[in-house]
Amino acid sequence: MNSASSILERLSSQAREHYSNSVDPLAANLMFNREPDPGTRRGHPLVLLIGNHSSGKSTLINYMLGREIQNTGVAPTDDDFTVLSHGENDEERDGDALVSNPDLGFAELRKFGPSLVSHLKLKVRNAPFLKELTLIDSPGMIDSAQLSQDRGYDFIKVVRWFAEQSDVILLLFDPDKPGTTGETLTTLKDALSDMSHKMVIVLNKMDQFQTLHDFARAYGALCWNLAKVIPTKDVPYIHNIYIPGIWVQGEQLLPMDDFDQARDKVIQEIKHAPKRRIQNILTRLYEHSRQLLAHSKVCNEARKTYRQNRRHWRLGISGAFLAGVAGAAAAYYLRSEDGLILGGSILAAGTVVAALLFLLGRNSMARREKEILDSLAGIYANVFNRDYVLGDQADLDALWDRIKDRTHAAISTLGMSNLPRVKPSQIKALEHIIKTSVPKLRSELHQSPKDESKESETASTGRAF
Ligand SMILES: Nc1nc2c(ncn2[C@@H]2O[C@H](COP(=O)(O)OP(=O)(O)O)[C@@H](O)[C@H]2O)c(=O)[nH]1
Ligand SMILES: [Mg+2]
Repeated sequence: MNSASSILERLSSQAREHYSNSVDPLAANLMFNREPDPGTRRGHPLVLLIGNHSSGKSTLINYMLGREIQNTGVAPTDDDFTVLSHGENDEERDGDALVSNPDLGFAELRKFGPSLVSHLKLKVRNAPFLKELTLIDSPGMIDSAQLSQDRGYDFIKVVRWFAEQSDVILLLFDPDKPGTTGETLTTLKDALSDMSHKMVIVLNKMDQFQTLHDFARAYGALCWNLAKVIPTKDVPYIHNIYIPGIWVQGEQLLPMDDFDQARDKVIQEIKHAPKRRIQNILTRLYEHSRQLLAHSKVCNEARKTYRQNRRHWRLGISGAFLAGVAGAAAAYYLRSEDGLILGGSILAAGTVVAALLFLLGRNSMARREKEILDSLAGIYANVFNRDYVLGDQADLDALWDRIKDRTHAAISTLGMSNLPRVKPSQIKALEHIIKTSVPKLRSELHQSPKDESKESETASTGRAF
């Protein structure tokens, strides 16, 4: 293992420790589970290529590997997901073999059904490019309103699965179809919307533009469409490239040197998949800790409000009952007949009032529980009142959007009276991960060898939570 990969291994094992020491136990208590993480996956870093059919995915793979491995062509002939990995001898295996071998890390794909498995392929090749990473070629998205179910499996869910596992997602477009309608848009929105931090967006076939006007139109359309489906603060960065080959013909209008450099940069981004893996793990740790912290604070506040109400109710019951007992005791003390009758009546009245309070209170506590559940958004806004004044409001709103369904489900499943209290030390541990540990690991990653790329940073490291 070279020093770069040993640093990466050390950083990822530190991230795993944070999960197992402070994050996962609390998340399990509060029913706030995290999604599968590429860091828990064994095997090589993964690079997923996705895009319209005929956008040049397979051509780019062949170019990078320096061999004709994937079929290419204008017609949408290849409708398989192909896993390309390294091995001494060339070998081809079908989907069954791919999902049957747990060491390969694709066994979970079986859950999408036999139709998908029959559209999976493993190609082992002795190509140096594949030594550090595994590539996944995908069937093109069809730019029409056609339903994904037509394929016999849920295309969107499958893409999401691959995207979650991947460390770099290469999203390819070509001038003909800059991501306009149908499956492309749905896939971007439903399968890739929260994956922008690992996405590399490429507009291919630059050689095909006849006029600058054509280029500006296609580029603008792509930006416009991406902005609608990928929620980022900035305009998404688009790499404009072409892939050299006999298909590139005629006099070129645009400066091809620039596109050569852009292609080299895209290939560098792909080669940085191992480093991206750690970056993604750190981003996930940061994001999940932030979400869990917000979830914990909302749970604590809901629990406190509920318990305050319950205390008033219980005090009322105990008060009425104690008043009855006190009255009875006073009468007993006086020992007069009238006193006994009066005492008995007071005790009876106290007990009746206590019982009534109990019954009414029980209903109203159930109502109160529902009211609190319905007002979680307000509780969140109150808890983060200070951050709303001082911080980034859109970011806080987005955080609530991401957790609200899970927070609601967790509280209603656990029940307000069974919600565990999150201790200040647990809150502190999460804050420490967010404010100190992740930034420290990030800076170690930047200082590690072979850091030539300007990797995209999506998660800020300085936020208060
Ligand atoms: N002019 C031009 N054609 C390209 C370029 N890249 C790929 N092609 C062609 O586009 C067609 C589709 O490519 P392919 O790799 O099969 O697309 P896929 O469906 O995304 O895998 C093929 O005929 C390629 O030769 C490029 O940069 N310029
Ligand atoms: Mg292809």
